[in-house]
Amino acid sequence: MRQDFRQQQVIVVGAGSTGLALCRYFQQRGAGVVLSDARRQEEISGLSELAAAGISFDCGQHSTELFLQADLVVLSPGVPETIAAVVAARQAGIPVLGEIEIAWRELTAPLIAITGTNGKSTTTSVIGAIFQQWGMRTFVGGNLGLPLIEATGRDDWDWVIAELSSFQLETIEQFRPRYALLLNITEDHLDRYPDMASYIAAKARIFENLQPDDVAILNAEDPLVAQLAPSINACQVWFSSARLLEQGMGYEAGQMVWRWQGCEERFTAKELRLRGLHNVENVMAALIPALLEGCPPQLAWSAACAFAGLDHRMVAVRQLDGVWWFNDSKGTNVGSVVKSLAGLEAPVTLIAGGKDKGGDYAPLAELVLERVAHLLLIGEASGRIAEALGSLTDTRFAATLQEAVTLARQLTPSGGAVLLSPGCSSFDMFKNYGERGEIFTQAVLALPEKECCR
Ligand code: UMA
Ligand code: ADP
Repeated sequence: MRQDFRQQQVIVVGAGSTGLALCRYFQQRGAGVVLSDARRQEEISGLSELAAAGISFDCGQHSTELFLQADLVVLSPGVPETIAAVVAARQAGIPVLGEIEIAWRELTAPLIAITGTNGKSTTTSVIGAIFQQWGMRTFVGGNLGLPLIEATGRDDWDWVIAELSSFQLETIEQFRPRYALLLNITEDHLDRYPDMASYIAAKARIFENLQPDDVAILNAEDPLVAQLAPSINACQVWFSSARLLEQGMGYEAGQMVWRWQGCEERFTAKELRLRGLHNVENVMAALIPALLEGCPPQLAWSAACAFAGLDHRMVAVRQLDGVWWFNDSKGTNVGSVVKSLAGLEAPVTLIAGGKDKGGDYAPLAELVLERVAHLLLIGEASGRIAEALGSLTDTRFAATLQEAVTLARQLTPSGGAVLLSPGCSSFDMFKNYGERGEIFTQAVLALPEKECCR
């Protein structure tokens, strides 16, 4: 039901896609809105429309004085709860929530929430494709791109499918999805969290308000996920890419095997357009809500099979002089680079680096030793990556991504592969991972057909 914020003063923190959507949301529901951003007003685009709608700005700072006059403070995911104005507002008893909580309070359709360190966007998109193919009016968004608050623009959704990051889960309160998927947990975002335990605790909040008639979908092969299970107060449905399960979604000899209440369905993984065991895991998890909701298994499967994958995730850009070039710009943590490298044969030229997130690069050591002939490093994290992996293979530094592409062209022999899978976020050199992937793709497509200077 549409919420009423008349007479309320709301501070929206962060002027990215979430903050701008939140401003429109609160303004349409009668609130007085202030948009607060650490950047200066002239650095932010899209504000003139908001100004015309009567929204005011607190830019270049987060002014504690203003926050203390608010009835509600709503944070964008990229804004940590630890900034001084937010801490002061909380101490003064002013509610501090996130966009996900605000959206959830208004949405009436059942919600499927997906989190995990890796595979969220792929899984979310496959679930969306299945439900859409099944004829459901389905919203697909969240961390994936379209902020969840945008789902409140319509009230006739049959299903809402939301990818959630740990950042977004930090600021929920009553948020209660019907299905909560946790795909995996490996190191990430240690520039935001003091330690791994805090990152895991944020992810685990997806289960916080579940009731026994809700469903938690869990990866049986992930020890950190399994450790959370005893505290989850919901029906637990497991998936495993390593073995058959008595109940749930198992895997045997290239087939996903769904066993539930005495029935069995088998799906042959090689029919998928998505490649790699990690994508098998994503599809297994994605099928479960649809199967439990009574979607005909073959319909769900054909939608999953037709899904061609998302941009910037192991996209084969081009084959040139016998070398395949892959864009995996969304490989923004070590766990995802491991999966991408594992899918390629030696010799690989790996382009990595970017904004360091404080994690450990050592889990890559074995694969680097085995498959990476040349490691080309870019961005702020170059030094730390070189320290961890530089002694294992030929390691070089490039000032720009374009320079790394030129170097890769010179170094990679026919039969090899060049992989951009940075293991880091992009914000030191690019607007986001999408821009990084586009620049890589353009540079690769611009390489001349015949190598003349080898
Ligand atoms: N800002 C402040 N004060 C601060 C920090 C940031 O004012 O202390 C301001 C910045 O100046 C900027 C704004 O906050 O103007 C940016 O807010 P934001 O980072 O929340 O960006 P949005 O555009 O709203 O995008 C967010 C998600 N971004 C992050 O979580 C960092 C997007 O996920 C998401 O798609 C979008 O909401 C819609 O839900 C991106 C992401 O990188 C893809 N996510 C991380 C990941 O996938 O690893 C979690
Ligand atoms: P996310 O939204 O969680 O970042 P994506 O679906 O966008 O996940 O995939 C990003 C990268 O993570 C992919 O390029 C791939 O390398 C890796 N990846 C995808 N699924 C998995 C998985 N289930 N387990 C581990 N790594 C994965």
